[in-house]
Amino acid sequence: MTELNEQLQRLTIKLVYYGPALSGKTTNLTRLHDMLAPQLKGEMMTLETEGDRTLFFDLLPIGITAPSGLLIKFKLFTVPGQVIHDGTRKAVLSRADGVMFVADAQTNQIYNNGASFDNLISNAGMVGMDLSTLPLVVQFNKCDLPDILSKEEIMSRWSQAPWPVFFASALAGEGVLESFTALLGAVYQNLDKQFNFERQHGLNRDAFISAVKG
Ligand SMILES: Nc1nc2c(ncn2[C@@H]2O[C@H](COP(=O)(O)OP(=O)(O)OP(=O)(O)O)[C@@H](O)[C@H]2O)c(=O)[nH]1
Ligand SMILES: [Mg+2]
Repeated sequence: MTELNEQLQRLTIKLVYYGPALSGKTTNLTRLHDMLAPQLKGEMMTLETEGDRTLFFDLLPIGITAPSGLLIKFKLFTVPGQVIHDGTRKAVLSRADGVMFVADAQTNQIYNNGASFDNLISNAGMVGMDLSTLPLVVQFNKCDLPDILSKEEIMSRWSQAPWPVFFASALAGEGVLESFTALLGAVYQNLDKQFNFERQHGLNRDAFISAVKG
Protein backbone atom coordinates (compact mmCIF):
# COMPACT_ATOMS: atom_id res chain seq x y z
CA MET A 1 0.00 0.00 0.00
CA THR A 2 1.49 3.30 -1.10
CA GLU A 3 2.13 5.88 1.60
CA LEU A 4 0.48 9.23 0.86
CA ASN A 5 0.91 11.93 3.49
CA GLU A 6 -1.68 14.57 2.52
CA GLN A 7 -0.53 17.12 5.07
CA LEU A 8 3.11 16.95 4.10
CA GLN A 9 2.14 16.60 0.42
CA ARG A 10 4.48 13.70 0.14
CA LEU A 11 4.12 10.30 -1.50
CA THR A 12 6.63 7.48 -1.13
CA ILE A 13 6.81 4.70 -3.69
CA LYS A 14 8.85 1.62 -2.95
CA LEU A 15 10.20 -0.41 -5.88
CA VAL A 16 12.10 -3.64 -5.32
CA TYR A 17 14.52 -5.43 -7.63
CA TYR A 18 14.09 -9.13 -6.83
CA GLY A 19 15.72 -12.24 -8.28
CA PRO A 20 18.30 -14.99 -7.86
CA ALA A 21 21.85 -14.42 -6.62
CA LEU A 22 24.16 -12.65 -9.07
CA SER A 23 21.43 -12.01 -11.67
CA GLY A 24 22.41 -8.33 -11.82
CA LYS A 25 20.03 -6.50 -9.46
CA THR A 26 22.73 -4.29 -7.96
CA THR A 27 24.12 -3.64 -11.45
CA ASN A 28 20.65 -2.44 -12.59
CA LEU A 29 20.54 0.14 -9.80
CA THR A 30 24.10 1.24 -10.43
CA ARG A 31 23.34 1.79 -14.12
CA LEU A 32 20.13 3.67 -13.32
CA HIS A 33 22.14 5.85 -10.99
CA ASP A 34 24.55 6.59 -13.87
CA MET A 35 21.70 7.37 -16.30
CA LEU A 36 19.19 9.44 -14.36
CA ALA A 37 19.41 13.24 -14.23
CA PRO A 38 21.54 14.42 -11.27
CA GLN A 39 18.86 16.74 -9.85
CA LEU A 40 16.44 13.81 -9.40
CA LYS A 41 18.52 11.30 -7.57
CA GLY A 42 20.28 10.97 -4.28
CA GLU A 43 23.37 8.98 -3.55
CA MET A 44 23.09 5.25 -4.02
CA MET A 45 23.53 3.43 -0.74
CA THR A 46 24.93 -0.03 -0.48
CA LEU A 47 24.43 -1.61 2.89
CA GLU A 48 27.34 -3.97 3.42
CA THR A 49 28.41 -6.15 0.57
CA GLU A 50 30.61 -9.17 0.75
CA GLY A 51 32.62 -9.30 -2.45
CA ASP A 52 30.06 -8.85 -5.20
CA ARG A 53 27.12 -10.03 -3.14
CA THR A 54 24.46 -8.02 -1.43
CA LEU A 55 24.06 -8.87 2.24
CA PHE A 56 21.19 -6.54 3.04
CA PHE A 57 20.09 -4.22 0.25
CA ASP A 58 21.05 -1.41 -2.08
CA LEU A 59 18.99 1.78 -2.11
CA LEU A 60 18.66 4.40 -4.82
CA PRO A 61 16.47 7.39 -3.80
CA ILE A 62 14.75 9.48 -6.52
CA GLY A 63 12.45 12.48 -6.07
CA ILE A 64 10.13 14.43 -8.38
CA THR A 65 7.51 17.15 -7.79
CA ALA A 66 4.05 17.04 -9.36
CA PRO A 67 2.37 20.26 -10.68
CA SER A 68 0.13 20.11 -7.55
CA GLY A 69 3.23 20.48 -5.37
CA LEU A 70 3.11 16.86 -4.28
CA LEU A 71 6.63 15.57 -3.65
CA ILE A 72 6.94 12.03 -4.96
CA LYS A 73 9.80 9.99 -3.58
CA PHE A 74 10.86 6.71 -5.07
CA LYS A 75 12.97 4.29 -3.12
CA LEU A 76 14.52 1.64 -5.30
CA PHE A 77 15.75 -1.35 -3.35
CA THR A 78 17.53 -4.57 -4.28
CA VAL A 79 17.23 -7.74 -2.24
CA PRO A 80 20.10 -10.13 -1.54
CA GLY A 81 19.60 -13.03 -3.94
CA GLN A 82 21.45 -15.73 -2.04
CA VAL A 83 19.03 -18.36 -0.76
CA ILE A 84 20.20 -18.05 2.88
CA HIS A 85 19.15 -14.40 3.12
CA ASP A 86 15.43 -15.13 2.92
CA GLY A 87 14.49 -13.20 6.06
CA THR A 88 16.16 -10.06 4.72
CA ARG A 89 14.52 -10.57 1.33
CA LYS A 90 11.10 -10.77 2.89
CA ALA A 91 11.69 -7.62 4.96
CA VAL A 92 12.90 -5.65 1.93
CA LEU A 93 9.97 -6.86 -0.19
CA SER A 94 7.40 -5.86 2.40
CA ARG A 95 5.11 -2.97 1.32
CA ALA A 96 6.62 -2.77 -2.17
CA ASP A 97 4.56 -0.84 -4.71
CA GLY A 98 6.22 -2.55 -7.64
CA VAL A 99 8.71 -5.32 -8.36
CA MET A 100 11.31 -5.83 -11.06
CA PHE A 101 12.13 -9.53 -11.27
CA VAL A 102 15.69 -9.77 -12.61
CA ALA A 103 16.26 -13.26 -14.01
CA ASP A 104 19.57 -14.54 -15.37
CA ALA A 105 19.33 -15.51 -19.05
CA GLN A 106 22.13 -18.09 -18.85
CA THR A 107 20.96 -21.64 -19.61
CA ASN A 108 22.47 -22.95 -16.37
CA GLN A 109 20.32 -20.53 -14.34
CA ILE A 110 16.88 -21.89 -15.31
CA TYR A 111 16.47 -23.64 -11.97
CA ASN A 112 17.65 -20.65 -9.92
CA ASN A 113 15.31 -18.30 -11.78
CA GLY A 114 12.36 -20.59 -11.14
CA ALA A 115 13.24 -21.08 -7.48
CA SER A 116 13.61 -17.33 -7.00
CA PHE A 117 10.28 -16.60 -8.67
CA ASP A 118 8.59 -19.20 -6.45
CA ASN A 119 10.30 -17.53 -3.49
CA LEU A 120 8.89 -14.16 -4.61
CA ILE A 121 5.39 -15.60 -4.78
CA SER A 122 5.73 -17.22 -1.38
CA ASN A 123 7.25 -14.14 0.32
CA ALA A 124 4.74 -11.81 -1.29
CA GLY A 125 1.98 -13.96 0.20
CA MET A 126 3.63 -13.92 3.61
CA VAL A 127 3.92 -10.12 3.72
CA GLY A 128 0.33 -9.72 2.54
CA MET A 129 0.95 -8.61 -1.05
CA ASP A 130 -1.39 -9.60 -3.85
CA LEU A 131 0.64 -10.67 -6.87
CA SER A 132 -2.39 -10.46 -9.12
CA THR A 133 -2.54 -6.68 -8.70
CA LEU A 134 1.12 -5.92 -7.97
CA PRO A 135 2.93 -4.02 -10.75
CA LEU A 136 5.60 -6.49 -11.87
CA VAL A 137 8.05 -6.53 -14.76
CA VAL A 138 10.33 -9.43 -15.69
CA GLN A 139 13.81 -8.68 -16.97
CA PHE A 140 16.08 -11.37 -18.41
CA ASN A 141 19.57 -10.02 -17.84
CA LYS A 142 23.07 -10.95 -19.04
CA CYS A 143 21.92 -11.29 -22.65
CA ASP A 144 25.46 -10.41 -23.75
CA LEU A 145 26.80 -13.77 -22.52
CA PRO A 146 27.31 -16.70 -24.92
CA ASP A 147 25.38 -19.55 -23.31
CA ILE A 148 21.94 -18.03 -22.86
CA LEU A 149 18.35 -19.02 -23.52
CA SER A 150 17.03 -17.67 -26.82
CA LYS A 151 14.32 -15.02 -26.75
CA GLU A 152 11.96 -17.59 -28.29
CA GLU A 153 12.65 -20.09 -25.49
CA ILE A 154 12.11 -17.43 -22.85
CA MET A 155 8.90 -16.17 -24.45
CA SER A 156 7.52 -19.68 -24.83
CA ARG A 157 7.72 -19.94 -21.03
CA TRP A 158 6.61 -16.41 -20.15
CA SER A 159 4.21 -15.24 -22.83
CA GLN A 160 1.23 -16.76 -21.00
CA ALA A 161 2.09 -14.82 -17.86
CA PRO A 162 0.48 -11.40 -17.33
CA TRP A 163 3.78 -9.53 -16.89
CA PRO A 164 5.84 -7.76 -19.54
CA VAL A 165 9.22 -9.36 -20.31
CA PHE A 166 12.37 -7.39 -21.18
CA PHE A 167 15.84 -8.47 -22.27
CA ALA A 168 18.82 -6.69 -20.81
CA SER A 169 22.52 -6.48 -20.48
CA ALA A 170 22.67 -4.39 -17.35
CA LEU A 171 26.45 -4.30 -17.32
CA ALA A 172 26.31 -2.35 -20.60
CA GLY A 173 23.20 -0.43 -19.48
CA GLU A 174 21.05 -2.08 -22.16
CA GLY A 175 17.40 -2.70 -21.30
CA VAL A 176 17.77 -1.12 -17.87
CA LEU A 177 15.86 2.08 -18.55
CA GLU A 178 13.31 0.37 -20.82
CA SER A 179 12.29 -2.15 -18.18
CA PHE A 180 12.29 0.51 -15.44
CA THR A 181 10.01 2.66 -17.63
CA ALA A 182 7.58 -0.26 -17.99
CA LEU A 183 7.53 -0.69 -14.21
CA LEU A 184 6.86 3.03 -13.72
CA GLY A 185 3.96 2.79 -16.16
CA ALA A 186 2.42 -0.11 -14.27
CA VAL A 187 2.93 1.69 -10.94
CA TYR A 188 1.31 4.85 -12.33
CA GLN A 189 -1.83 2.93 -13.26
CA ASN A 190 -2.20 1.80 -9.66
CA LEU A 191 -1.56 5.29 -8.27
CA ASP A 192 -4.12 6.78 -10.56
CA LYS A 193 -6.65 4.19 -9.42
CA GLN A 194 -5.82 4.70 -5.73
CA PHE A 195 -5.44 8.49 -5.57
CA ASN A 196 -7.06 9.80 -8.76
CA PHE A 197 -3.60 10.96 -9.58
CA GLU A 198 -4.04 12.70 -12.88
CA ARG A 199 -6.95 14.86 -11.71
CA GLN A 200 -5.62 15.60 -8.23
CA HIS A 201 -1.98 16.16 -9.00
CA GLY A 202 -1.82 17.13 -12.67
CA LEU A 203 0.50 14.33 -13.75
CA ASN A 204 -0.54 11.99 -16.51
CA ARG A 205 1.25 8.73 -17.22
CA ASP A 206 3.68 10.11 -19.79
CA ALA A 207 4.51 13.17 -17.71
CA PHE A 208 5.06 10.96 -14.67
CA ILE A 209 7.49 8.73 -16.57
CA SER A 210 9.39 11.57 -18.22
CA ALA A 211 9.66 13.43 -14.90
CA VAL A 212 11.47 10.43 -13.42
CA LYS A 213 13.77 10.02 -16.38
CA GLY A 214 14.58 13.76 -16.23
N1 LIG B 1 28.12 -10.35 -18.56
C1 LIG B 1 27.29 -9.70 -17.74
N2 LIG B 1 27.55 -9.67 -16.43
C2 LIG B 1 26.69 -9.01 -15.63
C3 LIG B 1 25.54 -8.36 -16.13
N3 LIG B 1 24.88 -7.80 -15.09
C4 LIG B 1 25.60 -8.09 -13.99
N4 LIG B 1 26.70 -8.81 -14.30
C5 LIG B 1 27.76 -9.31 -13.40
O1 LIG B 1 27.20 -10.30 -12.57
C6 LIG B 1 27.76 -10.23 -11.25
C7 LIG B 1 26.66 -10.06 -10.23
O2 LIG B 1 26.01 -8.82 -10.44
P1 LIG B 1 25.23 -8.08 -9.26
O3 LIG B 1 24.57 -6.88 -9.85
O4 LIG B 1 26.11 -7.88 -8.09
O5 LIG B 1 24.15 -9.21 -8.92
P2 LIG B 1 23.02 -9.21 -7.79
O6 LIG B 1 21.78 -9.69 -8.44
O7 LIG B 1 22.96 -7.88 -7.11
O8 LIG B 1 23.58 -10.33 -6.80
P3 LIG B 1 23.21 -10.53 -5.22
O9 LIG B 1 23.38 -9.21 -4.58
O10 LIG B 1 24.16 -11.58 -4.73
O11 LIG B 1 21.82 -11.04 -5.16
C8 LIG B 1 28.74 -9.04 -11.28
O12 LIG B 1 30.03 -9.53 -11.51
C9 LIG B 1 28.25 -8.21 -12.46
O13 LIG B 1 29.27 -7.45 -13.06
C10 LIG B 1 25.29 -8.40 -17.54
O14 LIG B 1 24.32 -7.86 -18.07
N5 LIG B 1 26.19 -9.11 -18.29
MG1 LIG C 1 23.15 -7.27 -5.17
